Amino acid sequence: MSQANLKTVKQKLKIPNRFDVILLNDDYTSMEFVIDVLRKFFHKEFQAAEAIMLKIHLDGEAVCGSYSYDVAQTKVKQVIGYSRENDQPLMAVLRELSI
Ligand code: TYC
Repeated sequence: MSQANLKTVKQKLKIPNRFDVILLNDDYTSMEFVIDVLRKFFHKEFQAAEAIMLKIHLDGEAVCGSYSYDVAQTKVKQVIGYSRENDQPLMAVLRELSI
C-alpha cells in the first residue's frame, strides 16, 4: 500500500473523540458537596468519590469521567447548574482526550 493510501486508511479509522470532564478545586465549595456531585452525576461509590475529591483538593483538578462531546457537555452544565442552585462556586470543564 502506498504511503498516501495508508494515510487515508489511518485517518478513516480515527477513534471518535472523547472528552474528559474535569472538576476544579476552589477554596469555598464544601468537600461533602463535591462528593455528592461525584455520586449524583458521575455515579461514583462513596469511597471513589471521596478519593477523587481529595485528589482535586490536593492537585487542583481531577478527571471524573470521559464521554462523547454531548454527554460531557451535559455533565458540565448539570454540575455547574446544581452548584449554583446550592450556592457553591464549584467549576467543571471539558478537555478533549488526545488518543
Ligand atoms: N478545597 C475545598 C475545601 O477545602 C474542597 C474542594 C474539593 C472544592 C474539590 C472543590 O472540586 C473541588 N473546602
